[in-house]
Formats: sequence, C-alpha cells, structure tokens
Amino acid sequence: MGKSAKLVPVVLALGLLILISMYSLAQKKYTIALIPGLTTDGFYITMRKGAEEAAKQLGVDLIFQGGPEFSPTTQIPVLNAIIARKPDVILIAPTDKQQLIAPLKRAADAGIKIITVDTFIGESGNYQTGSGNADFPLSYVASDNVEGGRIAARALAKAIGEKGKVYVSNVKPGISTTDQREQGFKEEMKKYPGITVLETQYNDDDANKAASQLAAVLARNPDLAGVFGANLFSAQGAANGVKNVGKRGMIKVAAFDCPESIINDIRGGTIDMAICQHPAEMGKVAVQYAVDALNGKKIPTRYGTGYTVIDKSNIDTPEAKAAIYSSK
Ligand code: T6T
Repeated sequence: MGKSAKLVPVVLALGLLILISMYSLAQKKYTIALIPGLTTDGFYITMRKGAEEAAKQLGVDLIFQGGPEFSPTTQIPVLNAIIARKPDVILIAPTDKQQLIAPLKRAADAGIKIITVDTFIGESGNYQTGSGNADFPLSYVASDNVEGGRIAARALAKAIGEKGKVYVSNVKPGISTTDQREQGFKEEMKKYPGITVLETQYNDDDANKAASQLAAVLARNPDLAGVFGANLFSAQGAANGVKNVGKRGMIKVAAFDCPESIINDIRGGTIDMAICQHPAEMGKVAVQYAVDALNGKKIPTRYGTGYTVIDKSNIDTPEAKAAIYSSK
C-alpha cells in the first residue's frame, strides 16, 4: 500500500471527528440565568414568566435564582453561586448601583455576558460607552423610571387640586429605579407652586414600615394631602397606612407597580392611580437579546418598556387587566 493510501483512514477519521465536534457545538444548549431583585415580588415573578416563554421559544435553558430580600447582602452570594455554574449569560436586576459593579465585573471577566433588567449599575445605565467602570453590561432592558416619576407627580398633583403636602415613600437610596422615580417626581412637582414635597420616607422594601411611616408623617402634618409609593411595597404600605388612619380617599395615593391587590385598592378609593410596568416584556426581550448576543448579533444597549396607567376610569378594560402582575 502506498503512503497516501495509508493516510486515507486517518484523514477520514479526522474528518469524522471534526464533523462530530461541529455537530455538538451546534447542539450546545445555551444557559441563561435570571437573577431578580428578590424572588417573592410579583414584579419579578411576572418578569420570570416572560423570560420563560422566550426561553422555551428559543430553545435555551433558563435558571431563575434570587435572594429573599431586595438587598446586595442576599443578592451577591446568589450571583457568586450562579457564576460558579458558568451560564452563558446573566440577566440581573442589580439591587444597588455601586455594590454590584465589582461582583458583576468578575462574571464578565469569566466570559459571561451581562445584561441588566429593571435596574442598572453605575450612574446612568448607558453601557458600552468605553468609559467608567460600569459600562461592561451589553444592554439595559427596563422602564423609563424618571418619566414614571413624572407621570406619578402629574397624577397626584391633579388628585390633590394642585395644592398641599405630599411625600415619597421609597425603598432606600442607591437603587437606580426608585432613585430615578423620586428624581422625576420631585422635578415635576417643581411645576406646582402650591405643592410642598416633604422629606422622603425610606421603608427598606417593607410594606409594614411604609404603613407606620404614613401614620407618623400624618401626625407631624395633619394636613397631609398625598403620597407617592415609589414601588410595589412602598405603595401597598402607604395605601394600608391611609386605611389604618381612616383617611381613605382623603389622603391621595399614586402607586408605582400593579400587584393583584391594586384592583380593589383603586375600586375602593384607597389608591387613585397606579403605574404598571411591563415586566413580562422585560423578561422576554432580555432573553431574546441574550440569545442574539450569543449568536454574534449586535444588540441595542438600551430597550425601554412602556407603562400602562390605571385608575377608576379604565380599571375594567382588558388593557388594564393585562397589566396586573401575577404573584404566582
Ligand atoms: O418596582 C419594582 C422594580 O422596578 C424596582 O426596581 C424594585 O421594586 C419592584 O420590584 C417592586 O417591588
């Protein structure tokens, strides 16, 4: 047998090997991890549903894992555990603008693509700019939270006849979303000379604390006219606080977020209006972007989801019903 004839089986075997590895590469199922702000919040439960739907359609595996509280102390260990599992992409709602930068940078350095959903890291949420220490995520998929705060301010101003004292019930400083909502709210309120915005009350995402704070602010300001609850638990707590002090309908509440309980609160007159985000869309788009990025496509650095504003006038419409979050 000639030399070249002897080489034929080797070449064939090599070709087969290449084919097999190409096939297994093509078959590799991507794994995408979604880390919410916390797991027991209807907002993130609804986001998960959207993400799962997209993952199913696109044939990727989705891991959903988060902490029990909206806090970097519980979120960072979850993030580290996820990094150890080496997913292809991490979708995350960072619970602090600064404290999540370094842990997420470690993930990015390990070759995991990062997309933030709902909240951002750094100062602006403008990623891939080539400047600063927090521009490495590929995209930010979320509501326009400054605009959300402005919407709340306009609605509350109208509800209180453009005069009186109001305050913001908020989670804690350092969270991009709720900071921006408060910023938008305060900026917009400057347009109403008859309205005084009192000091913000921070409740640590605890609705009970938000309810007692309502009573305390009212004790100091018996002429309190309204409250802006800057997220689900802040709004729920403020609304319960208003009920507890027997001021339903007298102290007006503008709520951010739309848990199931919002329907009765609006019908019963405790909450005047609610700004629903579109968390399922956030989940869907983020998974789609993750897959696009893995397939080498350039993805937009920002995707803005919209709002559905609900009040007594549209509470029974299909559009309003579809905007309510699901807690299960
Ligand atoms: O308002 C949402 C989310 O957008 C925010 O970042 C944190 O709070 C919520 O999850 C509602 O509880």
